[in-house]
Amino acid sequence: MKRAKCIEAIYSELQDKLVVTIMGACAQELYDLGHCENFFYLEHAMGLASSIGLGLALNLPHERVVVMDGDGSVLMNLGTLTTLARYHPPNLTHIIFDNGSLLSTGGFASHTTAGITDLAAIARGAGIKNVALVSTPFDFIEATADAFERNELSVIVAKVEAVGPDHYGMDLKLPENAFRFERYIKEHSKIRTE
Ligand SMILES: Cc1ncc(C[n+]2csc(CCOP(=O)(O)OP(=O)(O)O)c2C)c(N)n1
Repeated sequence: MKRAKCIEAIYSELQDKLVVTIMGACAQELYDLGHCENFFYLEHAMGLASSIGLGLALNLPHERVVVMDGDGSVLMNLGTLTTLARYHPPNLTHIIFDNGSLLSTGGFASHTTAGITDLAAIARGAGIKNVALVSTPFDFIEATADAFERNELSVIVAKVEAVGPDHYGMDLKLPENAFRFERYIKEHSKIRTE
């Protein structure tokens, strides 16, 4: 299963949600489908996409928040799963694309390679109740549809191939993306809560 195909499969479902991605390949694959003002690509701060998603979900309970993470990033901030479990915002879906690799910086093997570390088991052990481990496009689509519908924190660990885009580059620098994302939230939240 390829991450780009997974993102493409749920792209239309992302239009009305706040989406936070990690940097690199994942961000590029979403961006290449067409940037939307409700997308924020977190650069530099590896491991903290889920923390930003948690903050958004807790503070904007009327919004649905989707985090697109990577195994390397989650491993860098494993405590995030315990914090998610403790505060368990019902409006947050945390998708971890597990390619067993630090793909965006050269493809070094991560601890999930060859089944060493099981992130779904760690998420369950952290106290997250709704955890899905998927490795086919059908199961991915089903798991995301379920997560987007239910009113409960969901973690989806999607096993994907260690392949990414053949190019990198966005016509959107981090500060501009951040300002526009903030403006989108302000304007959109006003409409939602009116
Ligand atoms: C604290 C920190 N260390 C290292 C990096 C460099 N870096 C950027 S992306 C990345 C790999 C991310 O791996 P993963 O989350 O598995 O996503 P993938 O690239 O495989 O899609 C690394 C090591 C960084 N940005 N910040």
